[in-house]
Amino acid sequence: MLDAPAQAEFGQSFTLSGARSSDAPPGRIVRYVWTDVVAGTSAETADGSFRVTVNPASPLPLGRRTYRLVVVDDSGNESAPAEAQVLIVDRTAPTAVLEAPAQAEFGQSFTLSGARSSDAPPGRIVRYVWTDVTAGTTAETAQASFQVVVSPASPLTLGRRTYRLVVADDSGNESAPAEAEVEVRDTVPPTVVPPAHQVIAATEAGGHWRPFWPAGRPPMSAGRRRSAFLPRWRGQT
Ligand SMILES: [Ca+2]
Ligand SMILES: [Ca+2]
Repeated sequence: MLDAPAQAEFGQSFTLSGARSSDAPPGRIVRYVWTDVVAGTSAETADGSFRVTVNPASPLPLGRRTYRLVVVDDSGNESAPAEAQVLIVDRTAPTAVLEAPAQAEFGQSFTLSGARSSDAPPGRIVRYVWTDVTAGTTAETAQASFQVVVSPASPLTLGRRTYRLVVADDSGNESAPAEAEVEVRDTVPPTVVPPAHQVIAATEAGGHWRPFWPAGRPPMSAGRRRSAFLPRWRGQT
């Protein structure tokens, strides 16, 4: 009888067991012949266990493998073959890396990147799940980048926003979340656009009064004197 783990992690060694095999007394099992049916290789042991030692340089590929055991008693009789299957799986979660601009201009779109995320071979990342933690919204892409499209009609509010990325590999393993913060800032200086026909009163800063009254004429009343003064801009005469 052959016992094997139903699943084995990619790149990891595992053990097959023939310990439940038996022979009718007075016979006893003296030889175990193990065959990797997929690879077409065989090995013999004197005891009932066999370690499938996986070389990291040439690991078993993902998928189903069939193993076969034949036991031989001390009289040379061979058993019928017993078989068991082992599914080589990727249970290693990928690693998410989220890159975002530290700052974004108010009203402007910007791009988040998960390009530095990774999964151990042979796994590969097939899904990127982006969350705007501040807004509570989530989107998925197959690509490693996501553009935060800011609508002029509803721009993101000023201040710090948190984004989160979770990546999933082709075996459905999900990474731990990675987070990045983006500060939405207003760095555009204000601009003054005066109306086309703005009249700037001479009493405002920058203007000054200059007497315009011929010398030698008798003084006028205060009211008339005010109207007789004309505004002059600094530098003018
Ligand atoms: Ca026997
Ligand atoms: Ca993986």
